[in-house]
Amino acid sequence: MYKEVKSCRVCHSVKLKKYLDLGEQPLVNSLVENARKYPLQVLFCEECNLSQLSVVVNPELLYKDYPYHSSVSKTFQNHCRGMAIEAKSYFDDGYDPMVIDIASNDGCLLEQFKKEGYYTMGVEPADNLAKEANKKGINTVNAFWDRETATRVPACDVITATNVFAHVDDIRSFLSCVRGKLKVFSKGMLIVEFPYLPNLIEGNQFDTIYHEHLSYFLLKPIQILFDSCGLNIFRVDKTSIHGGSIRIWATPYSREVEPSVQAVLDEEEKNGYYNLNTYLNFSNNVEFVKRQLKEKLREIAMGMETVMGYGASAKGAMLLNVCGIEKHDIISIVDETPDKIGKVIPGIGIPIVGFEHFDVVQPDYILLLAWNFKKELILKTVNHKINRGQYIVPIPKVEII
Ligand code: JHZ
Ligand code: ZN
Repeated sequence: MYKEVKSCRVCHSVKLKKYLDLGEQPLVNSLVENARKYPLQVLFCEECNLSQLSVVVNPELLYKDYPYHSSVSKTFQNHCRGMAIEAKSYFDDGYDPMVIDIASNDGCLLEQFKKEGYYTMGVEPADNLAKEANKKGINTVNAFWDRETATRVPACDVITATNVFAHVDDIRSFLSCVRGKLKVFSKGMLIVEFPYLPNLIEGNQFDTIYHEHLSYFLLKPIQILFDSCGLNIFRVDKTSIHGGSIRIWATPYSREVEPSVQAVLDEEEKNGYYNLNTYLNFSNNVEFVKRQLKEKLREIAMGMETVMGYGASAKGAMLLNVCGIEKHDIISIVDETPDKIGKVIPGIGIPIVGFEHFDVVQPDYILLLAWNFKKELILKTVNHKINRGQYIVPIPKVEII
């Protein structure tokens, strides 16, 4: 079911130091009340400074049937459109590049690339998502990205991997398969994007730590890894998506390196991210939010007021579990993903319901569990006149807005 991590995924060092222990927690997408629990601890590599989980859960268990649909968020769709436009600017006018998206989910990113004139192909391990994407006309291979899958897709100009790199155990093999598929003599590039560790630490985003996220990246270990895999990082962007992410642009060919690369490395060093001490305080912040959220919910219950959640996100499931929230604390959680409605929060059993339940319950408080889409969620409830109550934002500290 899972294996223990004995050496660093990037540099193979055994100098791994634990800095966070979140106890035993369920898999965030196992949407049943009595979900099995697994240890959840974060280790820091003293050599390359990669933060990583102490265990790797079997990916078949995590990803063969996946309820998360990236298309549900308009904000994310716009974000993908921006990426398509920026990447296209590296190619000659009139040339339509071929893009392969790894872990293409329901085709959200590729739909945007298609609009910009790219030829597209998705690779997605979840049977339900691959089927849905193909139905929408986004050609998708239903498989994990590995050597065998790489033989089944054409050579291409761009490979994108958004919110998947942190999920991969054998990242070297992942990258070597990528490298082999970028067209020879093309301006081919890999674009990888994932939540950025300094944002996690500064924003107290402990709820983004769960079994799917095996690595929590800084640029430094990424640079070490890419160098050793023959990929040159030529540009790095910070983006606000998912609470703060980083986008890495890399190519197997030589290309002028933009100043953004060194600037991010310098900033990481200056802010202490290469030092274990920076991470050791983190568990105190987690304890603080745990206490605050429990207290706030108790106070609301004492005043005979009601709370519903909005966004049965992976991080929401983890937040509720880590904070020890119980079934009776929250009436239900609204989510607009059809695959989630009718299910429950893993390990707790709070029901996941459709948007219309806001009207039925008319809660006094809405707990924003997808705080990264705060604006979009608030706007929707305001537009539907479900704003008679107040919103609870759980992190970096519990706030009522
Ligand atoms: P959201 C995801 O995690 C998935 P999650 C993944 N594990 C990953 O790595 C990270 O992102 C980075 C719902 N919603 O996107 C949809 C509405 O119902 O914050 C989602 O269930 N209506 C691969 O799950 C949830 O909220 C809306 O209008 O933590 C949001 O989940 C919107 C905007 C969202 O990611
Ligand atoms: Zn290391």
